[in-house]
Amino acid sequence: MSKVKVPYIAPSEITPEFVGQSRRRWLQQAGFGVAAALASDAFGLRDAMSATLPPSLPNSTYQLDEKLTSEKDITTYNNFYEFGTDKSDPSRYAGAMQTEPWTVSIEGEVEHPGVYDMDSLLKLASMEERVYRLRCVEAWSMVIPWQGYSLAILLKKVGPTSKAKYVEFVTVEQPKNMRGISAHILDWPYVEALRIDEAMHPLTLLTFGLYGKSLPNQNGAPVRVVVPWKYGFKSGKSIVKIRLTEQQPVTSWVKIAPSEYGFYGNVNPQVPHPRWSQATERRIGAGVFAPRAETLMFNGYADQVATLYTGMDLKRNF
Ligand SMILES: Nc1nc2c(c(=O)[nH]1)N[C@H]1C(S)=C(S)[C@@H](COP(=O)(O)O)O[C@H]1N2
Ligand SMILES: [Mo]
Repeated sequence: MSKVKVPYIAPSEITPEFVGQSRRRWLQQAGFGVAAALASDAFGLRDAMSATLPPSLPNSTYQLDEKLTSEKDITTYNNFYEFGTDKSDPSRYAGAMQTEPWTVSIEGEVEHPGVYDMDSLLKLASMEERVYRLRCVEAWSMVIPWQGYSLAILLKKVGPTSKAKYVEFVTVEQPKNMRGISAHILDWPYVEALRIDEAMHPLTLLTFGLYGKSLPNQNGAPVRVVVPWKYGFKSGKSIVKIRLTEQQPVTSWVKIAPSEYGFYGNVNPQVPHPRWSQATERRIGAGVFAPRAETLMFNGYADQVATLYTGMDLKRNF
C-alpha cells in the first residue's frame, strides 16, 4: 500500500475565500519574515526572497499524511558538499553563497533555449505546496512541505526536441563562497540528471521554498529540484543550468563511486547500498528511541511512478 495520501483539501474546497485566507496567511508570514530574519540569521537562513515568493495552495493530489519534520531540522541537518561534508556545515557556511542576481540557463536539445531570471521562473506557474518525504541514501528521512511547481511546466515551455532523452541539472560553482569546493570530494560543479520521462513526471518539482518561505541557502536557494521517489542525491540544489541531452549524462556521484551510486537512485528497500541496508529509515527528529520506519518502494510513490520502470532490472539499474 502506498503511503501517499489523497487530498487533505479537495479542489472543490479551493474557493475564492480559501485563496483569500491563504494569501492572508502568506502576507502574515511575509511580514513575520522581517522579525524572523533577525532570529534566523543565526542559522544562516535566507529570507530576502520570501517577499517575492508567491502564495501557494496545498496540492490536492500529492500529499503525505505524516508528521512534518521541524523547520529547524530541515534547515540545520543538510547535505550540500560544496559547504563541507558535516550535516551542520551547510547551515553554518551556505550564507556566503551569492544568490542575487540568479539565472537559470536552459540549453541543449530544446526548441527554445534561453536564460531565465528568478522573476520569470516564478511567474511561469502558480506555486503549490507539496508535502514530500526526502529520503537520503544513508537511511534517514524527513517530511518536508516544499513550494514549487512541476518541472514539466518549464520543460514544455522550452520544448524538448525529438533527440532529448535526458535532463541534466548543474549546480552553481562559487569557489570563493563555497568552502567545501577546495576539498575535492566531488568533481564540481555538482551534476545530477534524470531520464526525460522522469523529469516530465508531474511529481518532479522545481522548488523555490519550504515552510512558506523562500529556500534557505543550505536547502538549495534560490531554486532546486526535488524528485520524491529517489534518494536525496538525485535532487540537485542551487541550479544554474538545465541541459537536455541525447546521451545519458555522467552525474557527480556515478563518476566518483559508480558501484555505490547508480544513475537511477530510486528508493528501493530491496536493493542494499554496498555498505548499508536500505530496508529501514531513521526519521529525523523522531527521537533516538523511536523505531526505525520501513522504507517503501519508490519512497511510497510506487502507484505514481512504478510504470516508468516497467521491464527494467532494478538491481542492475540502481
Ligand atoms: N549541489 C548539491 N546538491 C545536492 C547535494 C550536494 O552535496 N550538492 N546533496 C544531495 C543529497 S545527498 C541530499 S540527501 C539532498 C539533501 O537536501 P536537504 O539538505 O535540503 O535536505 O540534497 C542533494 N543535493
Ligand atoms: Mo543524500
